[in-house]
Amino acid sequence: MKNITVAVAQMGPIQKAETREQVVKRMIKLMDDAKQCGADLIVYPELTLTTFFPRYFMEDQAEIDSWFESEMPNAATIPLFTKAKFYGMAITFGYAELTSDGKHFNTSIFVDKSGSITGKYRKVHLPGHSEYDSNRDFQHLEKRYFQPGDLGFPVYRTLGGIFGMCICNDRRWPETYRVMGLKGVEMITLGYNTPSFNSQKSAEGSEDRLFHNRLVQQAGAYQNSTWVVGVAKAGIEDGHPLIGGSLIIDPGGKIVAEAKTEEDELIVHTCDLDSCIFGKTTVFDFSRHRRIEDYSIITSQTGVVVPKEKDGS
Ligand code: ING
Repeated sequence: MKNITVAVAQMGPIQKAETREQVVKRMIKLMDDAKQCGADLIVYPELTLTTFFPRYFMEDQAEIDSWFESEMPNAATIPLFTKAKFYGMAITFGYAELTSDGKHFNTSIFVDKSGSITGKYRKVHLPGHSEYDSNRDFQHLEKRYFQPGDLGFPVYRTLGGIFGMCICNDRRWPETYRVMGLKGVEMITLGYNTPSFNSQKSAEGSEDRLFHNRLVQQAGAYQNSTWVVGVAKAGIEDGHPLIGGSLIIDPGGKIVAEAKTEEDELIVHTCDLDSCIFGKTTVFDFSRHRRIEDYSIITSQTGVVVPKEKDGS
């Protein structure tokens, strides 16, 4: 048994006017509750420190950069790092990262129980668009404000296991899980900010989005025999609804814990990392079953190429 008690710290809405300091106070309240539950690790959402600012069209770079962190930890987040270290609790959370050489990433870090940053991930799959789109009910400008991650999908040894991270839209792409699965990942933690409705006037509503949220994470967990922990920033941010549905999924693809609200909510579950072993040594024993000679198109071709029409047809 390699038991890790995981606390999912779903965050309710963060309004545009809310300060990082106010958000960190909410995060620490959840951490206090997690400590009461004996948590070894607490998982916070994507872009945890601010509202989901890619919904706003901005042109002034100083305004854009005001949503980013150029240091981590920094004045606003040091109380979080300090409390976690005092509790001997590992933490992971997402934020907008501005690097010293001026690059902008949608980033998540993993901080181990000693308080050192043991893992960093920069979001690879950026959804949305880069220019103002008047055909949308609201904007989703991640391609405008972030560049694709440059770290790949790393995994790292911590808490006695093999952990990895991804962020939000990454969870919709099977390649995300498989790359980490090929590195032996036992727990993937991810945060998300998912609008409850489709901005492109499709009929897709919050129930569809919650269905897809479960579907992709359950598939990723099962097909790579890994735990998956998905954590929402939820609720209505300045009139813009985001889904909740934070959850913990076991290596067999079963949901073992799920949030019920769209507010700050803690769900806790003790996960045995050794429950990954069965799937990794039978159905998904990759070395025995995969046929990579038939998969090359997955990395050599980006988009769809359909077969030619038959001559004369
Ligand atoms: N948000 C959304 C997500 O992937 C989205 C964007 C929603 C894409 C629904 C496709 C369908 O959950 C972020 N931040 O990636």
